[in-house]
Amino acid sequence: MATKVVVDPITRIEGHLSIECDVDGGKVIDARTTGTLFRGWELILQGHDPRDAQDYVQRICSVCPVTHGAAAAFALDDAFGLTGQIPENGRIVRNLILGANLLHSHILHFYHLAALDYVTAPNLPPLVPQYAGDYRLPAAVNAAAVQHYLQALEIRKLAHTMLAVWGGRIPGQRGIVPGGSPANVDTEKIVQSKFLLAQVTDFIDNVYIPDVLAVAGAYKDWAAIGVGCKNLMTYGGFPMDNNGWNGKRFYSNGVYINGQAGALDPTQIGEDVQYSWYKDGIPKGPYQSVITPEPYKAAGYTWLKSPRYDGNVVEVGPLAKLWINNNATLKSILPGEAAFSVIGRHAARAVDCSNVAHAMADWLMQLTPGGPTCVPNEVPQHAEGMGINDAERGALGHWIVIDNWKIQIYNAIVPTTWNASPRDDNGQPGPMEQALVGTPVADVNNPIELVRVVRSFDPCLACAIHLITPDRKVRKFRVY
Ligand code: NFE
Repeated sequence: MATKVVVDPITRIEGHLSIECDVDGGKVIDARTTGTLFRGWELILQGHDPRDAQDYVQRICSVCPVTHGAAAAFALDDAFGLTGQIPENGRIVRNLILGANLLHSHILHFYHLAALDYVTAPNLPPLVPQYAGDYRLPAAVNAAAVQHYLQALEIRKLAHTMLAVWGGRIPGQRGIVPGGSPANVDTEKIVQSKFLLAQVTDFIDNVYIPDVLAVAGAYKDWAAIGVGCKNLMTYGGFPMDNNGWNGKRFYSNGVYINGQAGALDPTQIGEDVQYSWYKDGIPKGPYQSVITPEPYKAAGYTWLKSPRYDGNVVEVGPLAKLWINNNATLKSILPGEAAFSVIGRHAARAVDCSNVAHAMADWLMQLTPGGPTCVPNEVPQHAEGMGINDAERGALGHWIVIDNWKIQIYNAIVPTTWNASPRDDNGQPGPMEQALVGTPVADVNNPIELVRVVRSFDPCLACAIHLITPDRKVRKFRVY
């Protein structure tokens, strides 16, 4: 008979994800993911001035406020008819701000949210508590990795300092607005950024990548665990021209379904709610979806909706982005289909981090000191807009409907909503639920294997569900 294993919460920070797995014969045979907080930001935004959006949505999450702000600004660019008008400096400054947060976020994930599932640490805060496990790194490599955990805190600070050079502050940066960026471009900022970026890049190439390769070498079997649905989607990232979501990007957008690469068609995106704590019968399309919470719905088991692409379950994230962009480094580290795995997700994130760091050095040199960064704009009486771009954890889209100069409908479909989604209207489990099935569990009382699979996705439930009401009971727990 199967044993039910519940890990709640399974995320180290980033909101509260709970999983429930049926384990039989030492393996997971079924899994369910539950987002335990209600998301309400879209309802709060209704009736607001549309220009509030890029500020408000940054409060969705303090790990990726920048990408939410950017998705809102891209949606407002679209709604305000500004596509094609963003000055080059504005486009580049936006990319630098997005890039700086990506560097911070990937380093955060590997060292501070995931590494202690592979690296055994001294019995000292903040390194404990830790799961008992098959920690396999050679002693010297393990000891160095513990040092790198601490060094990574400093490096993240440098990445955020670089972000603040252009965005004024973080979290809640002010450097990405509809029409471009309000930041002035001058040589002092460029030089300061180059100095900071060089230190961050050195850490990525000489510490982060080697540490990920050491983990990949010691945990080879994990390149065949947590495989998942093998359908992927990316919105791409970092606009290289002025043509909106379908223009040239540093990473192209696209899909990979049933082994076939294809072009992205955003009209194929829809959301199901049969197993979510929302009233049934809402329209599936992102421009129409307005939720009504139904916390006691019998079929429901999560606050996350179930986004699907043309009815397909798709995984999003750095693995999807690099795979669809045919990244040679990822494919050389993990040949064949080994990238569809726990190790594949960590490796893709590290390669992504290095790619973006090196590209940022070029982008800094493409700025024109003193040049324009923003175009003036006005709120239209009626309009719709879509802003899609990969956030650190994958495909992030914001959709806005403006009526009488105010927000009528707002909808954010975020990476973790895709990855940690529940079953859809056709009963298909979400990507993380599928990745958990087949995972070996040596000890149901110490399910470190489940933790490794889930954390490889870098789930962020703050992004996926956003809000808790103060009168709701909050449980006290200890995460390790
Ligand atoms: Ni809260 Fe986020 C990212 C977004 S993940 S971290 O990256 O969007 O769902």
